[in-house]
Amino acid sequence: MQQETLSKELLELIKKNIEENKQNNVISFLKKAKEYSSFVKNETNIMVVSHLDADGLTSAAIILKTLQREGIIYNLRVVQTVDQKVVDELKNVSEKKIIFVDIGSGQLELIKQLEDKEILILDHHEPSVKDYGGILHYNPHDFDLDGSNEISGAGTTYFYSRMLNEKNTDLAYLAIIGAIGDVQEHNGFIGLNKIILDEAVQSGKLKVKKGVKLFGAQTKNIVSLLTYNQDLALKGITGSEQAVINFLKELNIQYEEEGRIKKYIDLKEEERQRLISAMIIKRSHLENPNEIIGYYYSLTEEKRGSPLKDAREYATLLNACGRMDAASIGIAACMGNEEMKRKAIAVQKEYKRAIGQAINWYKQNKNTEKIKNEGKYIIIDGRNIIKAEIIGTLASIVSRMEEIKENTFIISIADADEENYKVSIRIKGEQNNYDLRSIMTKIAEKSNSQAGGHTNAAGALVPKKNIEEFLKAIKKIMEEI
Ligand SMILES: [Mn+2]
Repeated sequence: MQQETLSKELLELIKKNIEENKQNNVISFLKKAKEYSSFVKNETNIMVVSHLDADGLTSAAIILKTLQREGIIYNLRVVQTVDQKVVDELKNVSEKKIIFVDIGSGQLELIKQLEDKEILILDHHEPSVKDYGGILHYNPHDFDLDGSNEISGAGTTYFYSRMLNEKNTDLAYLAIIGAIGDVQEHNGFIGLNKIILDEAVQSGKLKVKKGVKLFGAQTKNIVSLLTYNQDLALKGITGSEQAVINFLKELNIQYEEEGRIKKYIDLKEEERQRLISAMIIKRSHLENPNEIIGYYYSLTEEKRGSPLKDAREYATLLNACGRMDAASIGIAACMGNEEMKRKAIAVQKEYKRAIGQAINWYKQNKNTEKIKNEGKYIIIDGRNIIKAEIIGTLASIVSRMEEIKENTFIISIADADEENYKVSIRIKGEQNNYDLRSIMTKIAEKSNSQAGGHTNAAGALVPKKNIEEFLKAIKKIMEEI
């Protein structure tokens, strides 16, 4: 194999971070990017299509920044999915070339319809067909590399971009935010993501620190941070504000200043140490009480205390932008636009407000026609009331409420568009007994609906005219389980 097309530094990073038996796969993967770089050379106009979540938005930011640096004029579409409607619209755009990022590999049959276009797909989802036709397909799966844990859509886009021009290594930190958004960080990264992390650190844009992983350390007051983070599972403390305050007082932590509650980052170093040790003790009923210690990823150019400082919080903010119809604000923020950063932060605030309202609505309507508790399952009927973008999150929050019995299914309904409802399914508790995606598929089969998702969070798009059949199918399948 010819290796001289990869720089010495890059080969060293591969040696350092990739298992020996996969190193050649990685080399081929990177060379493929180089081979495809002619796609953007000598081109003036390109259409970009990206997915709506944090990984999709960071993918879009990386490719747009790359095109901008090449002097290419671009257009952007951000989509939840690629369906017939999207493909029909793309048939009519003026650009001859289209790049799909973090989406496309699962919709190859549909994309093949774009015969008049030249297509490049940069994605990490499993390809839906083996034959790509004339489509340029760049995907780790084709090199026997793991696309679900080792590299995200943003990572795939990043490698394309940095192989095109090494100057683009300054975008590596965006691929780390994307990977975190796709839940690929588990006490560090593995595989290709590790190469990206090294380049992000080398570029000076990102710092990795070991410490306590407290979501909201930069932005939340310490009392609500400790009260509402269920993952911390502090025995006798989580969920009760008063218990948190007593806990802090016992530890002699000055959590207040001039009547305002401090953030974690504003506590004194020795107070933080005391707090962490005490938290680990309060977690001793768990298998891994130490799990709150891990890595955090801090963006060097963002201000301390900003929601954009911590890569985890950044990813959450981007997800909120995607859900609030503000994808382009999130992308522009990732591209470095300061005004858009401020706007993205405002969008997230609005999103949180909408979630808060949805929770209040849930509490006020419990055990009414709108929220029926059927024992084994609860149906939250948010039609005309809760936005489709919020309903899945509401179902997830309800599925973590203490008052809900273990193994209760939470099913929620909202308007998706004129013709369809969006239905989500979640389950309370450690989810290892049921595959929610296959349950949803069974329910959907009987009412001409489309199901999708994962084992622990699934959903369906149900034609409004078929909703009665769908509700009957829920009842039937739930009784059978
Ligand atoms: Mn992704």
